[in-house]
Amino acid sequence: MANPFVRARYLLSAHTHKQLPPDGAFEVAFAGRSNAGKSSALNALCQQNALARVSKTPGRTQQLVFFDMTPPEMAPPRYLVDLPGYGYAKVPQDLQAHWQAFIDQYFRTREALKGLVVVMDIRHPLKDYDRQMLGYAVERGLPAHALLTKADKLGRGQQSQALMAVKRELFSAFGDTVSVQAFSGESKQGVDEARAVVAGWLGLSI
Ligand SMILES: Nc1nc2c(ncn2[C@@H]2O[C@H](COP(=O)(O)OP(=O)(O)OP(=O)(O)O)[C@@H](O)[C@H]2O)c(=O)[nH]1
Ligand SMILES: [Mg+2]
Repeated sequence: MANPFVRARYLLSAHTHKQLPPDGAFEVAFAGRSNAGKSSALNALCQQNALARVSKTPGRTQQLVFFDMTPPEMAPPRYLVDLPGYGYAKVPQDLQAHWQAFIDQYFRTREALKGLVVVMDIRHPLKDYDRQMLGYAVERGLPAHALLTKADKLGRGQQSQALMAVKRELFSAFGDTVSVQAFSGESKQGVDEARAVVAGWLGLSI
């Protein structure tokens, strides 16, 4: 079967629960602080420069954005979901509260959700909200994968140090339910490893 990621296409953006596609698909969500590199990671996985919108301005992705990567004649649909970034102070408070409630509900109730990727800047990993998101997934019994991105900003030695430190912390907090890797949307380091994890959760072969 051809690599299913390259077939990913924009499906829809949901600002409220009603706008979500019907539950019952297989979905993997990408969460992370604002500006962490979620949209860039999705583009790298899908080998497309302009699939998800990348921006120098934090807070660019303001809805749940669905990308469809369902192989032909396969059901149910397979989706990748770009979540709004958290932790960006300049977003108006009522809007921030709205997203928070929306994402909380999505996480608690969405049957389609098969796994969570938490995207973190390798230089600033495991902030409070990152831990909270990982905690949500683990509580629900969902697998989670920490993507330590912007690895191109560090030398090899610093990368492996950062990776080891995060591995240790994740293991003491969550046992071996959360996996972790270094990644770069810029240099494409770690793309194959991340694809394998996501494809596995979606029941797709690559
Ligand atoms: N050097 C480097 N820069 C990156 C990498 N990934 C993302 N960036 C840059 O980081 C900034 C934010 O990237 P986005 O992918 O838009 O981040 P996001 O997490 O989707 O941001 P929001 O949608 O605002 O939450 C952009 O300027 C990207 O070019 C990476 O792997 N390496
Ligand atoms: Mg984004």
